[in-house]
Amino acid sequence: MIAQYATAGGTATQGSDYTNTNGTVTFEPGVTTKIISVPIINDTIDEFDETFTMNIQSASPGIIIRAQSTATILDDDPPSSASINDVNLSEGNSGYKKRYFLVSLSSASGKPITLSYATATTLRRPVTTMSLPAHSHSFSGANYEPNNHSGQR
Ligand SMILES: [Ca+2]
Ligand SMILES: [Ca+2]
Ligand SMILES: [Ca+2]
Repeated sequence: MIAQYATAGGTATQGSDYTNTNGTVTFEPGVTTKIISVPIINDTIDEFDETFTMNIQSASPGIIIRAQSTATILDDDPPSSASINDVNLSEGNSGYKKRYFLVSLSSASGKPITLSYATATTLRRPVTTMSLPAHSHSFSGANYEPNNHSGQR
């Protein structure tokens, strides 16, 4: 008996998660099992577990009782870690200007990663008595707006 088989897509991506595979298997008389191999492509990217299918397309002679197998590729990579670098921000003489922080991941991720952020006041050196400046700034979402600088743009 000869059976034809082929992989088909699921949530996994052909070419980056697994290799499309098709062919035929021949059962010699008296044989009841055969193995089909599919190359799974290794990576170091944190991903969701993903699936593809292996399908028996025809059997000759004979009938097919169960034609489809779902394969799940179980991800084994740790989540990416995020970090932000220290920066020195130059100050102008009036108004304000946007300055930028670089946020980075330890490795690219297959999952969307969301970080929330906020400014906080830190002192450069320990000081025994000090009042915080009245013109401290805050982030609101992605828009950087000074709190008390209206009319100075
Ligand atoms: Ca993968
Ligand atoms: Ca891996
Ligand atoms: Ca992975």
